[in-house]
Amino acid sequence: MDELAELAIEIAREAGGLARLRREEGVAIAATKSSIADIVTEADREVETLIRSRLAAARPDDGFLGEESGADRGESGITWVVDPIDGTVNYAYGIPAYAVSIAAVRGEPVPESWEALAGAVFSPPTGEMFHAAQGAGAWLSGRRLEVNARPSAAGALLATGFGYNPATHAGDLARVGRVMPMTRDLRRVGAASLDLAFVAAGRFDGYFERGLQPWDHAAGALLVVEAGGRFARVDLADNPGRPLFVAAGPGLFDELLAATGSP
Ligand code: LIP
Repeated sequence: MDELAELAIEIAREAGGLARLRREEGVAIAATKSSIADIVTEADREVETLIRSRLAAARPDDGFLGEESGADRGESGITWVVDPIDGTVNYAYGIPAYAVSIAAVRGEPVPESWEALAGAVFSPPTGEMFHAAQGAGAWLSGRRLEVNARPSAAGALLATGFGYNPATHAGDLARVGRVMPMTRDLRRVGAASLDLAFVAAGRFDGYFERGLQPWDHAAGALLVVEAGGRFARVDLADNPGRPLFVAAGPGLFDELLAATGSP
């Protein structure tokens, strides 16, 4: 297995164990960020500190970009993009749908240009470790993952999400309204890394959401692509700073992009 993927898996599993332990002990909200709904827990910070220190010990020349502690440039040309607890609101409410997401990328640590090399998405509540390496496929518990080539005749099972800024909800709900005619149903898991892992595993036919941060999709996008799916980031004219992200199997991608891709 790819050395970077192995390291991502090892550290995600340890970090997930700590997140789960802190969950059992009770969650403390440390602060709010972009809005009152955008919370960070003590555990988010503690878990990121653990991940950052493990990566620095194993690969001191690599860079780091984390949701809670920001960025550090490295010398190696490789940067680790980390979401310590993706699905923080779920985590705070005790909903067992959150994940540790760790990805290694080459080049400028920006989604528009980076080259994703390896990634792991670990779900502590279920123990599922989704992982992928460039050109080596996407895997779960030793099983190679494959996206659904196309939805069933009943329609697409899609997932989506909403940002923390209430001003964006009406537009996002209008988009859901445009998409519903092509679906059999819609799911709102609350963690982009799990949404993308579930597309890679064929549990969803597709996923779309606006305004994700780099750490929300870095590992999940690689899972989708390595499982034979497509992933795109689309800048929309009405709010270029809040791109749309779309992931799906080859038989659905273009239709989903067309239905979601306008402001
Ligand atoms: C979450 C994303 C989710 C989105 C939430 C939030 P966080 O990330 O994974 O898809 O709908 O608004 O951004 O904040 O839990 O790391």
